[in-house]
Amino acid sequence: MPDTAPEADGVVHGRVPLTQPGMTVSTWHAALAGLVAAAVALGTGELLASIGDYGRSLVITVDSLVIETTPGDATRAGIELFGTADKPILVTGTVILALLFGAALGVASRTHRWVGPVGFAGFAFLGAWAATVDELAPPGQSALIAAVAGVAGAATLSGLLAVAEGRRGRGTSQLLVTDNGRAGDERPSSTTGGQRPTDPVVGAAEMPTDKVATRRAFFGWAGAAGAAALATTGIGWAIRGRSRAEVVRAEVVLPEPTRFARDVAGGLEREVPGLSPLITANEDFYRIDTALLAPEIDPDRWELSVTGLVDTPYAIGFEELLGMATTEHDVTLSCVSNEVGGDLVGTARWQGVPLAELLERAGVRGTAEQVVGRSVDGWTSGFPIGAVRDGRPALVAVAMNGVALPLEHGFPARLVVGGLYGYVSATKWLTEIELTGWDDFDAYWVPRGWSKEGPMKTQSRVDVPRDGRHLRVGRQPVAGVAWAGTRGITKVEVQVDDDPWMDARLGTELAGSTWRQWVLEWSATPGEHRIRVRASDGEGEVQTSEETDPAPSGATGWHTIHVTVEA
Ligand SMILES: Nc1nc2c(c(=O)[nH]1)N[C@H]1C(S)=C(S)[C@@H](COP(=O)(O)O)O[C@H]1N2
Ligand SMILES: [Mo]
Repeated sequence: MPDTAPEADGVVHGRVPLTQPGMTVSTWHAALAGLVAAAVALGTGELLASIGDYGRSLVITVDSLVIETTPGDATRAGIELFGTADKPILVTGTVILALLFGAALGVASRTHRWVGPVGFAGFAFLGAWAATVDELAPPGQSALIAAVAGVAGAATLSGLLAVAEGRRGRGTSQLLVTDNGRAGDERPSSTTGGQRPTDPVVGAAEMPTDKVATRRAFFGWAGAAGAAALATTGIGWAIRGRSRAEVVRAEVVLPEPTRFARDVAGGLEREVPGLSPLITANEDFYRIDTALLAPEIDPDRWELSVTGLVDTPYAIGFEELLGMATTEHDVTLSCVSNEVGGDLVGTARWQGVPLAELLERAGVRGTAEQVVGRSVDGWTSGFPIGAVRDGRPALVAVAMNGVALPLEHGFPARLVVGGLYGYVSATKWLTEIELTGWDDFDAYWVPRGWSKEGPMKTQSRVDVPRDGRHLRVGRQPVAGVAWAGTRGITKVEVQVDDDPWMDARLGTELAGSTWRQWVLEWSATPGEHRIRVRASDGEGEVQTSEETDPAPSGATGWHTIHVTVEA
């Protein structure tokens, strides 16, 4: 009845069949239908991906593929442009693209019905294909999710177009119009009902009413589909939010370390507000990685294997790892992408099993030259085996500042090696340590244009005062941090304008591979001033003034700020 009545009605009253297929859908309605259909497909994917332990959002999978296949230069340009917001921006951009693609499918479907199903099949195929490349996506499950999402999208589009054409879904209001009209016809005499222009229901007023009903039905259904898309997405995220990894992480009981890091009461930050604390709090610690979402690892199913050029490869579970003797080390970690004066550097108290012990258990062969750390998502770092043997801290870390590693910092285990940039050493979500020859393997960033070895360069940064500040005349502390890999910091000097360099007072040295705080009491005089800093490392080498970019091996140059002192 709902489907046939309007046409029957139209014929009875000689109405122009405005509601026939393909006649009345405007471009905007079609675009909206396609956009909502794409949203339904995405929402369906989010909901299905949240079911079970290993599902993965198709958007994330596709974006992981984007990151993986983007040339290193472009990735770096993206990071430089957007900073740590690069990932939210990528995901948002992908969703917007998908919605626009859906809108285009909607418009094209007005004239070519097959475009919708084919387009959504393409959508689904992209998701399924990306899952074969994304190490964290289960290919079979992802293909199934993609297929269902594609069907949901295609069905939504065709349904909404049908409603927009008035073929379907106008519900009660349309039925009333129809029944009234027919009732009028069947009424015996006095009323000629339907034919009269003044009739409120049929006649001249009928076409607009019909159109309005159709339009109202369309927006109703489109709104409902949009709401369903948001709801499925929200429910999916809510389910995933209660991740097992977070729950298990909260329950981890850390062993007592057999070696403690040096106990210091605190740093110069107590004297100088605004100075970076000696130890960076976990929530303030910078985060850099190629993972769109921190991998969610259930430690009960996680294993770390030691492979490659060893006599007896083995694998070890989380419990067993925690049962080994652990040591605690303060280590400053820095990203090679850190600009002079930048904040992609931090110091934490790491607790873990010495890498040397884990390697010894496997019996490292004499031909091994490189230690490769491989993450569950396939990311790799690689550094010379000498770093495990020269006495610097080199750990498979399980804790950061007294708690199990935060998910985004590598739970359940990561590598931490003193004096090396993160990209060559600090594999998070570690699952394999492979020993190779130096030339037999290049880790993730090496073919993307970064240098194979990544010893940290000597750097110093002014934290107080901030660049561009207006200050008052008189006593003004100038303070910051300086670091030099495992070489340590022996001197920090500050220069105001072209005055002679002044020695800053150094804070406590936590360890040889951490940064050192410094402060200089400056008597600020009125006017504009340039302030710059340089550090000397434990080998007596003064930090170079030569300015180089972060690529390929770390930025150099002196951090320089400008302040105005008011009289
Ligand atoms: N699995 C994985 N580990 C990784 C990375 C990554 O992309 N994936 N990035 C590395 C880089 S470049 C840096 S600088 C450090 C940053 O560690 P953080 O995020 O804990 O500060 O992690 C390293 N470990
Ligand atoms: Mo990095």
